[in-house]
Amino acid sequence: MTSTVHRTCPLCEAVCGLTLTLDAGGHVTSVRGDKDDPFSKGFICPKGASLGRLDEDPDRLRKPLIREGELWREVGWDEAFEAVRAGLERVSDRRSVAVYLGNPSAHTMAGALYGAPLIKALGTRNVFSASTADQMPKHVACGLMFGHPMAIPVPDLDRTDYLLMLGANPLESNGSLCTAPDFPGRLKALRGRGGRLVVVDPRRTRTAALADEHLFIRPGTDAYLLFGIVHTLFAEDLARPLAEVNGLAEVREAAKHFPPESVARRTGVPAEVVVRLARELVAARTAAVYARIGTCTTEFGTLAQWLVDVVNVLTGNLDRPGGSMFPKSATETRGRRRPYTVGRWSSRVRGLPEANGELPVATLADEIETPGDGQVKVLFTVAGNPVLSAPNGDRLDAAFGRLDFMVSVDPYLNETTKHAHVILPPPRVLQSGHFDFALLGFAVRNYARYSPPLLPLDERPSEAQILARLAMIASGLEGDLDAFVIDDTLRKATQTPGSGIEGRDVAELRELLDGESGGERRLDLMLRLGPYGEWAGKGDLSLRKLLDHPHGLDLGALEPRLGEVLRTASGLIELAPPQLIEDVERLRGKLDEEPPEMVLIGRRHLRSNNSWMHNVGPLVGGSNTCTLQINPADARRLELAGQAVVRSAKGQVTVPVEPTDSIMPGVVSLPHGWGHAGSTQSVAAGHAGVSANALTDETALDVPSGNAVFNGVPVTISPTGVITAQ
Ligand SMILES: Nc1nc2c(c(=O)[nH]1)N[C@H]1C(S)=C(S)[C@@H](COP(=O)(O)OP(=O)(O)OC[C@H]3O[C@@H](n4cnc5c(=O)[nH]c(N)nc54)[C@H](O)[C@@H]3O)O[C@H]1N2
Ligand SMILES: Nc1nc2c(c(=O)[nH]1)N[C@H]1C(S)=C(S)[C@@H](COP(=O)(O)OP(=O)(O)OC[C@H]3O[C@@H](n4cnc5c(=O)[nH]c(N)nc54)[C@H](O)[C@@H]3O)O[C@H]1N2
Ligand code: SF4
Ligand SMILES: [Mo]
Repeated sequence: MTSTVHRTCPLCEAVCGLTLTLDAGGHVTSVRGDKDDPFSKGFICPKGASLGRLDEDPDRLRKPLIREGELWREVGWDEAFEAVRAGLERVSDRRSVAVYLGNPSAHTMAGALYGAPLIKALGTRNVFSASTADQMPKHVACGLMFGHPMAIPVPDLDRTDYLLMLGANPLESNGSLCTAPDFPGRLKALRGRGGRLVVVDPRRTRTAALADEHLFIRPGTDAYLLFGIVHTLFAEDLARPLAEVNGLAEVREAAKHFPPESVARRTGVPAEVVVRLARELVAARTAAVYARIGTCTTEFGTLAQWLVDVVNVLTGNLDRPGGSMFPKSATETRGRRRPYTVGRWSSRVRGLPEANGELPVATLADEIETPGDGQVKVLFTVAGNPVLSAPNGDRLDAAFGRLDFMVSVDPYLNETTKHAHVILPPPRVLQSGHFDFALLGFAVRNYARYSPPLLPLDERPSEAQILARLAMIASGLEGDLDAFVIDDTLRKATQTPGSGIEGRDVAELRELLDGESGGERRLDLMLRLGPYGEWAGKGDLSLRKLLDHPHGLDLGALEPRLGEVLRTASGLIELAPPQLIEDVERLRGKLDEEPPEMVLIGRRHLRSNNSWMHNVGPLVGGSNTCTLQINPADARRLELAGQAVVRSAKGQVTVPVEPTDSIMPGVVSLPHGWGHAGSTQSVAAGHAGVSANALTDETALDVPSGNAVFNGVPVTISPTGVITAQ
């Protein structure tokens, strides 16, 4: 007896609907794209197609592990949680506790609903996550401009006439901070309707190959290019902001320092092209600028992200169909109007400012290694592998070895979790319900889908229950976390004028909530109170309605809504936030700098996902291997053949070279997430590769956001067997 079931793919940001066939034992026998999903319409990629293999990977942990010295012991859940309780009881000062949340926690309901309560319960400001190795520059830029770090506009992909894309490769990544299943198809449709796609990337990627135009750019210099465009918009009197903005004069003044000729020298993009891009953006009926990880993880990440939206504003394309727009997600909550700030507190050792309540992961090793009050001695990791994913991961590897106590919530014993004293594995993906709280807020169409668990839990707790229990242990409280959150939310909403449930009875409303678990009831509450919710008086959305639409619900094309979104004190777009104008000085200071001879950038492969999908046979091998891409001219000049040694200020690796003219001279590329060692992943061990983050430098940061720098890392390269003087 087989059954056919549907659920959202949790593996990347494209949120594709999947149709799975299960046999009588609950094993996945096939995975296809869900043709009835109104958003993804049957699209699937090789990772989604491998969801069954990934889910039933024999190397995934099924029981908690406790480590005593070098020895691992499988234990029952109660014993594992007792060990956590005992470990925390030995902590006299919570300032010595740190927590790191990794990327998959943005893809699980557990991460979305229980991450924040866990952090609160741990009672520490040592909060780290993959966000400061990723998109923190975008949060900071949007927080300062629009007043909220989640007010992130996305390109209106299905309607735009012109897309300028920098540092993104959605044909491999399937998109990021721009939720768009079948991103490749949407780009082809853009071109099919006569639109124009321009890609800016130091590599001619598969996305660049699909574009009308590809421009090579020196790594780390996108802020210069964008400033050159802004300069032109003012110089040629082309700027036409649609909305009211503050700071236009300051931006014009700042842009004066970046004429296209100077920008061309720094970026490698010819001056006439910079000018042409500005003119094209204005001439296009609608246009959007979109920039992603290639521009975020650079030394001027926040300036680049800011300038993306400065250009969107100046060309009149912010908040209009075909331009760059603000999605309206079903669980959006609108906070009070209060100025967004960074740096409310600073890290102990390097004095780095907090952003969004987090400290830069680039300083986690400092906090563990440096003695004194507040030295980190206890670490919780949830869904993270910072040993491979954070800058100078090797230093973190050593630092983790010195912790007094470490707890990891993770399905694998890997490079990071091998340091844990207790590993708590989440159950199978198919045993977990799924709702994309974060990603649906970046969707190019308003859409919602809830996937209930497809298989019952066995003796294992859900990941939600694991995190909730950790939060209760850490807080020392007893009781039901979900009930507490629900009552608290209801109490506030019933006391808020115009909330839709103002003045109603909390107990009565609580009884009306649907859901088989606390997490589902919380989702129901958020849906009902959200912008389409039946309690907000604006619609009829609830968990029940989503359950009645198992393939998902289309909530319409994006609509202009700047007024609703803005949270700045002025009520206007702040085009020239003082913190960013100040950082422009740093950018100016390097305008005439000679670039290093060779710099390193990253890359992604369609069949990889950061560090943790190399343990499924069909996903590794072939073109998905850890090689150093280098321009053939550089390879000849450096006399490279076979393997090469790559050295940086922080480390060195020996790696096979892959000469290709798809990468510009002076730049080499190494994918991240490889360098498998100390893991029990048997397939990954056969495809170990080397870690790009053995080379990256934790002291290099994007200053306003504290984000790590992965692109533009100075390196030297030599043939193996050659000893160079350093
Ligand atoms: N050099 C370089 N470094 C980079 C990048 C780069 O481009 N270049 N990219 C950066 C980016 S964008 C990111 S997001 C980070 C990612 O950084 P991390 O999030 O630290 O690393 P991942 O490799 O995503 O590790 C995910 C971990 O979660 C576990 N996991 C998988 N599914 C689940 C689940 O359902 N529940 C739980 N609890 N655990 C799960 C996996 O076993 C793995 O241990 O890496 C960053 N590092
Ligand atoms: N298959 C697959 N999909 C993924 C992931 C994965 O690991 N594999 N990871 C997921 C995660 S965590 C994220 S954050 C997203 C990221 O999604 P994307 O941002 O689309 O990520 P990449 O594919 O790394 O594309 C970044 C591009 O930036 C280019 N680049 C490097 N430096 C510079 C620079 O200085 N300037 C410019 N203009 N370009 C530069 C690189 O050559 C690369 O082509 O992908 C997600 N999806
Ligand atoms: S594109 Fe992303 S969401 Fe879609 S099937 Fe592939 S991994 Fe899953
Ligand atoms: Mo990421």
